[in-house]
Amino acid sequence: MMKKALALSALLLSSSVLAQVTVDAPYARAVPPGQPNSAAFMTLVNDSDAVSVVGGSSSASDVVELHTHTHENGVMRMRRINSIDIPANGEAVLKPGGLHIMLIGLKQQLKPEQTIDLTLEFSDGNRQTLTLPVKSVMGGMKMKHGKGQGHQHHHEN
Ligand SMILES: [Cu+2]
Repeated sequence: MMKKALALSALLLSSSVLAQVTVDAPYARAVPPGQPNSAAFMTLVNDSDAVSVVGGSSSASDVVELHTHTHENGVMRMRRINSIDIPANGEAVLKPGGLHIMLIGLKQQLKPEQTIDLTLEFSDGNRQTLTLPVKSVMGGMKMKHGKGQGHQHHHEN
């Protein structure tokens, strides 16, 4: 009787420590030839206790780093960070101009319609390997419209 109860609680415990992170709408930014770096964006949704992304790897680049943007004297700079925290039952939004996963030393040009792999490492030891579509992202902060609209690409999925 006692043993059964113990076995059951061990089972419940082991399932509750599994990271419950769902990755929503991940993508990597398309870059022109010769561009050495790119970035990946996504929303990380956490259905459980707080957890962090602490690292990553991809076959598309030599190095994967976690980055954020900070404003320094009106200039926006990227900064490497050690972890991206996902609050308990919350989410972390990675988007252009904010948190992102930097792909450094691209091994190939990233073109729209391609996919790349990205493995995320979490603070609880879990890993998740994702397949990311490559998408054109309108240049960073500037969302300019107007003259010269002749060169636009749309990649709706
Ligand atoms: Cu960066």
